[in-house]
Amino acid sequence: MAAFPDIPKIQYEGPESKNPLAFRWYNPDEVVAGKTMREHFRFTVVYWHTFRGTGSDPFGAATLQRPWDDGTESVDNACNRARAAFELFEKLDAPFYAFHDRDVAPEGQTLAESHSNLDAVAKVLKEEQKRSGVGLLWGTANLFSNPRYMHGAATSCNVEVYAYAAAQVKKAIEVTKELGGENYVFWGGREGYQCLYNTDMKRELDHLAQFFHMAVDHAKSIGFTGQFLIEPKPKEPTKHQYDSDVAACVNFLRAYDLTDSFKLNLETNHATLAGHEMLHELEAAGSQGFLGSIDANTGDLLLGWDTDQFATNYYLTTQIMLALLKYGLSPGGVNFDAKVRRESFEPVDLFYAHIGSMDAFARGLRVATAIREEGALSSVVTERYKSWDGDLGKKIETGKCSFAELEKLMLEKGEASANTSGRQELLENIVNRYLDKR
Ligand code: XUL
Ligand code: CO
Repeated sequence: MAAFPDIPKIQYEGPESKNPLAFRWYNPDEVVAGKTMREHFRFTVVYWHTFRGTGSDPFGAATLQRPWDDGTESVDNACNRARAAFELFEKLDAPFYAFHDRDVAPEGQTLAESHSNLDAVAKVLKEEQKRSGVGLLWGTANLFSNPRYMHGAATSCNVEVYAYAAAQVKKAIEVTKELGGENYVFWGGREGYQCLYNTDMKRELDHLAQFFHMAVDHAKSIGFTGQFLIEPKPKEPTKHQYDSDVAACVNFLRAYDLTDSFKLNLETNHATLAGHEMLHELEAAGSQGFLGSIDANTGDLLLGWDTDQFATNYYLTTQIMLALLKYGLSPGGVNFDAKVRRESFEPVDLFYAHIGSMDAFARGLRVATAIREEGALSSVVTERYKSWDGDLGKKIETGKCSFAELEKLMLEKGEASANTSGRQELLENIVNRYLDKR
């Protein structure tokens, strides 16, 4: 039985369309900046919010109507849910999905039972992938929901909890490989601290690094070639998460000799919780060669917590696409780690949410492409750093200069040459001009 019987396959109808179940900007086969839109975005639907979200919050119970789900934690229900999920992926024309182990299959009484539940559901996922052509962008393990992880998983003070987490990740990597997953993500669910009085920070970070090294070794031993990704987030659920932002993650990877095996999965709402714009995090990762994938969502600055909303703001999506066009994304993708509001409780709201955000990203791609093709920003940046293109700049940039030489030069000159305007306001106006255009 169809889970979404009244919803057709979503088609591109163009910007003038008023059909709420059609794309206005996302035209999967249209070539923009040398690639089809499908290839640019590699849009991904997340299993946890879209198929396991209930709408409950700290103040109230579940609100979301999900008629295909019988509400039990049975393997049969998990398999039916998987079929409903693939119906949505296909109707949205989303080429990928992503999951945590415990989203797709129920946790058993023992680890062995959890493993076999996951294998049973993975069989259905594999069949559905084959039937539909939808692929797995990434898998991950949920190392935060079960109470055993109250002190963390790979940073737990309890060595057997650490071992349990390792066993869970081992299995999740194996299932991700079995399903052809192109990446594997580590979001440090409870890898952080609430209180430094009871925490050995150095020991926890050393343990986390060992955990990642063992994951890399295991992936090699089974021939999993997907990209490992760390997902930075500064707080929530812990007061301080170790993977707090791009700078912290890159420092960690360099300190523990993990740079060959890991890149980063950046999420807008995590960037803003860290006090950064998403564009900052994209630049910080991209410029250092660590941009792997993105979790596409947005927060609400007035609420200030991880609200995981669907991004619909063209200004944000334009900025993201400027960075993605500059640095590239594959084998990552644009993953909707976003949930409908608990007041948007009907199944059709899942479609409105994804369609709107896919369109917002497609509009952002079109605007960012025009900005880049006409060099509207890059020409200003090139001009701004022109003084560095001469002999002096080259000498410094290639490490062939000393303080003494620079002092000699400036003693001779007496004063540096005059500065030029940064033109920030003009550039903001120019970006708006591109946003006006179609
Ligand atoms: C949590 C978050 C996770 C990761 C996957 O804030 O973003 O859903 O994306 O574990
Ligand atoms: Co995320």
